[in-house]
Amino acid sequence: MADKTRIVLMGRSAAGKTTLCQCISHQEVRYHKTQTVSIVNQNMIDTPGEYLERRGFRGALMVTATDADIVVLVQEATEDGTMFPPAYGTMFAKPIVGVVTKEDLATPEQVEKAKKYLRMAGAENIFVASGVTGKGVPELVEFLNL
Ligand SMILES: Nc1nc2c(ncn2[C@@H]2O[C@H](COP(=O)(O)OP(=O)(O)O)[C@@H](O)[C@H]2O)c(=O)[nH]1
Ligand SMILES: [Mg+2]
Repeated sequence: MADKTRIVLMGRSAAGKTTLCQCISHQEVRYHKTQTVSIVNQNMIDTPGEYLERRGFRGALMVTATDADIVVLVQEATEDGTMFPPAYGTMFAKPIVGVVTKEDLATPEQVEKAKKYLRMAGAENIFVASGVTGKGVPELVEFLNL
């Protein structure tokens, strides 16, 4: 366990962070709103969307990220716009991976737009996934060495 990569997931509320964590860890997917930081499967730090959405909480994400090896920015394909400011991820000074979620609900154009937002936010590697169908998740797990 100790040599597993530890990731921290960041993204707006309902972006699909918790569903993705549960899909990765094969936990039962059931809806609950994440109110606080939670550790899933000992190596995934799931954060509440409020930490990104509310200005006063952004320092909390910074502190949370210190425990992680890799920052995972989660962008839902169906969102019109993004919560990530340009170069947002670079302030963590860690490798940044982008994940486009809700691939199953999106058009190819929406997926491309979400990828663009993640690239602008500083993601070096981008994966397209669905936490519901599981598409793209094995590739992500392999890349992250989870
Ligand atoms: N169709 C679909 N729905 C998803 C996906 N990921 C999350 N959802 C749904 O989106 C809502 C918010 O997901 P959740 O994981 O709680 O988002 P979080 O706030 O980022 O943790 C829930 O109703 C999920 O079932 C996905 O890949 N595909
Ligand atoms: Mg959540």
